[in-house]
Amino acid sequence: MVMSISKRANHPSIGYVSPRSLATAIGVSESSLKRWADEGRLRVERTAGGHRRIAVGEAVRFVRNAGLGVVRPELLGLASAEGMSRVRGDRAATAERLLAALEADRAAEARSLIVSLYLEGATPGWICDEPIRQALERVGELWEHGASGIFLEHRATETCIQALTELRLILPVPPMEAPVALGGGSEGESYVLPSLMAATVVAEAGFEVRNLGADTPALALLEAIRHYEPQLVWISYSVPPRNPREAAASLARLAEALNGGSLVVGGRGSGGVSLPASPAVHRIGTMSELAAFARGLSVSG
Ligand code: B12
Repeated sequence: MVMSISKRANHPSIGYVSPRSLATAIGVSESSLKRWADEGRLRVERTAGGHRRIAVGEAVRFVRNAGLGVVRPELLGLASAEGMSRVRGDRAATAERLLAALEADRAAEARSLIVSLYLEGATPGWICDEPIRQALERVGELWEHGASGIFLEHRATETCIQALTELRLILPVPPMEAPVALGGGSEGESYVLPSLMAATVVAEAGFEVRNLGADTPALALLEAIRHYEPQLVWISYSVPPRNPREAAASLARLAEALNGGSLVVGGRGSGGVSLPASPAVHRIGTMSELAAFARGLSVSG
């Protein structure tokens, strides 16, 4: 299947690879690759100059679906091969391994571990709910150890942000008519990862995503809803709201502005939020559940 390359200026992506690079990266012949393209299993596009190119997101989708390994990930612009092969078949131990990499300041290894899990077929929801959440929970236990614990928390968070950003770059590009989703962390809290995780899993579920990040004022969220008319909005509460009554009122305003879309509330502190009685508002616990919910909306939308 050959299409012409469309410009998706807003979409994060690390670009395109040639059929030869992809064939080498996954250790197959160029003729096998061409056959898969002819059978419609791999979408090949053409540059203005007529050269065949494959979007990295499409190459990654194909590798995941076909259960193929990546032997030369650097040819796809991905993290180094070192650490990639070591994940295979050993998912249960990944939180431990991620924790060890985060503790020892081996950021490249941590990023590579997370990207490898995805290439091998793990869902972004699972990656967030299991290895990353578990490793950070352990990092959090170091709080009692004083300043060094805080230093480690900041550094580990930064490494996980890098890893998730890398992951987002290799997700399939959503179609032009994809529904929009947006969201952020609740006002007054500094936690960056929950909203970034939500953005990642919702993007993988087929949405065009805008992550407004940590500490998003309710009024800014309202403005963004008016601007983008999203079908899905998430809010993460890592900390319970200081004023639950005010939080419930602002959620009701957001739900009303959504005009048919859904508002999802989650996070460690979300139990302290009383949700307005609106069919548009949902409480969801994990990133895997959010992904399933988002997929349901993007399919029916
Ligand atoms: C990193 C970190 C920080 C960093 C944050 C850096 C940053 N910019 O993001 C810094 C150093 C700033 C920080 C500060 C504080 N922290 Co802190 N922090 C952590 C740590 C280690 C990781 C947090 C994290 O990002 N986890 C990864 C996220 C994604 O996991 P999660 O929150 O569990 O989210 C999962 C689900 O809840 C769900 N989810 C989350 N959001 C959403 C949203 C939707 C829509 C859905 C569907 C699902 C969903 O999916 C996620 C994946 O499974 C935790 C330890 C831990 N147990 O998590 C402590 C921890 C949360 N911190 C803690 C504390 C005490 C604090 C401070 C109060 C310390 C202080 N005295 O100043 C401050 C408060 C900050 C504030 N009020 O905003 C305690 C909280 C204890 C409690 N029960 O309240 C913890 C648990 C550490 C501990 N063991 O004591 N922290």
